[in-house]
Amino acid sequence: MHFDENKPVDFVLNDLFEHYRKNVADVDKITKALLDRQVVQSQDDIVNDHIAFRTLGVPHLGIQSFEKIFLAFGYTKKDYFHFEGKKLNAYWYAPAIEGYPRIFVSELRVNELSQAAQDIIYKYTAQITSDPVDDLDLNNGPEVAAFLQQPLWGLPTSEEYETLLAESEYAAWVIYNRYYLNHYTISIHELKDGYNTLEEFNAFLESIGVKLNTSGGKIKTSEDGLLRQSSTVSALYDAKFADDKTIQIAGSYVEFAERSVLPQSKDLPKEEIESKHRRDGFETNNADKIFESTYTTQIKG
Ligand code: OOG
Ligand code: NI
Repeated sequence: MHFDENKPVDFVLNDLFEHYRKNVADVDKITKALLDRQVVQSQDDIVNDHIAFRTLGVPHLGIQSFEKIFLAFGYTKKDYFHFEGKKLNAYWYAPAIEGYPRIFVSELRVNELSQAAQDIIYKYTAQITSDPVDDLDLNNGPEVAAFLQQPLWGLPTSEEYETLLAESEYAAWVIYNRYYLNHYTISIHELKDGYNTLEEFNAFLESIGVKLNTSGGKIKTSEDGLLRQSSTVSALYDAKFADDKTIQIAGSYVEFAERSVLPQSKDLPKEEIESKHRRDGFETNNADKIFESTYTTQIKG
């Protein structure tokens, strides 16, 4: 992607990525190994399939508030997904311009949690009585970028965090990590031969010591067989809580997507294949397992 710092969407995507890259060691580790093997010539050669955010489904903080940022950037709201067991909703958003990442935004169905968990979440979020996004100038890239790094609510105690974690790993993740980028996604099918299938790419990742999410198998495959995804498992980070206790918690991870050419375009010569000829969108059963990239069961398993 060519980066134009005067374009709000470019500034925001770039800033999100820079913070994420500094925090998630696997990002640079993977880029460096791809450079060393001359699979790519620079980070810019890596196509970002999508980025993802997590939110709390309470007034002023859920999808309907958060999405205003990307709708203002010209993104189009697409399919709805429901994750019953995990108590989540999600939508994906298509970019206005080809080459920009899709956006995946999920939200916790807070009112389905126990009263104890709801009380903790509302203790920290009830003070927010209007959409924080409404106070932003969405044409101002640096202002939106700063907003996405800024905590909107106070830190819980370690005990509150543990209570949430026991009931919903997603709730615990959001209460601490907030709107920080949850993952970016490398488009595997755009890479050169030897690296452009998930089997090959996962073997490369494991050869450089990257740990993969195994929930539902390392490769998650859509029902039509055309969208295949894998992801790393988050590292653990020292996190300090309001009671001054430090515990190790999950942060962000990296995802890998292989989008196959649609049946109606399968006879196109290779050099004519564009992203519109490939499987678009997301898949509930794949996503359900990818969420677990920040779960204790995957991190400690
Ligand atoms: C998102 C998990 C789902 C996908 O591509 O289906 C996902 C998350 O962990 O917040 O990324
Ligand atoms: Ni994803």
